[in-house]
Amino acid sequence: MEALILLKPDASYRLMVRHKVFSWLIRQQYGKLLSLKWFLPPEELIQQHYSFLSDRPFFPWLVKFMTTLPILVGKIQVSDSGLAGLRFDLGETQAHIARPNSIREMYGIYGGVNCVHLSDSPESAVSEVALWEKYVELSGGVDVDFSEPANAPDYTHRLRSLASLIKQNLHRDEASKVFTELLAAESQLNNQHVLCEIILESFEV
Ligand code: IDP
Ligand code: MG
Repeated sequence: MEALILLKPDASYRLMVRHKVFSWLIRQQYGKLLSLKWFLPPEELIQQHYSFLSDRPFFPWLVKFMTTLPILVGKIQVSDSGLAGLRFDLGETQAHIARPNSIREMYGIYGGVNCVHLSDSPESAVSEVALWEKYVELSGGVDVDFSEPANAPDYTHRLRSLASLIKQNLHRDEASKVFTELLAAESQLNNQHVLCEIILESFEV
């Protein structure tokens, strides 16, 4: 089957994290990465993609998170058991409680800011690929430069501890300021502040 893979904004723009996630995608033995390209998902696509979460308090944030900036989207050719293996590598949904050494523990920041979406079952893989292909061509190969960035830092674990302070309303302004500086140092984006804002907003809900 083909499964949907998305690098969420926290993985699409943080250079070292993008490189590490891509390295995992091409090194893993479970399936074959077929494509990855930049795409700005329209709101109605994300609302349908995450419709099962529409009554959750974080849903408006989640839609904004996934529709404010172009992200990397693609497909993986994988068997049922291979998909389970990839999902195991990915780790649990919320980044701050994901299994040590999982992708989300290593590169996700906190809560739903968890770096990667991957279809979570063979059934959702089929329906997600069909849904996304109504909006974007997903057969074009890997059309992105993933070479290792020179001197790009990876501050994931400091960002997580700052996120935890912000969530607890401790040193809030100072923590948000340092969070913004570290995220900017890791990332490459003209409108940096937009990425910071959508990530910081997740700690309010
Ligand atoms: P999954 O991405 O591990 O398959 P789902 O339950 O399908 O998890 O949720 C989809 C996305 O919604 C998650 O990846 C995450 O970004 C967000 N999300 C789910 N549950 C929570 C939560 O309790 N807090 C914050 N965000 C959440
Ligand atoms: Mg899911």
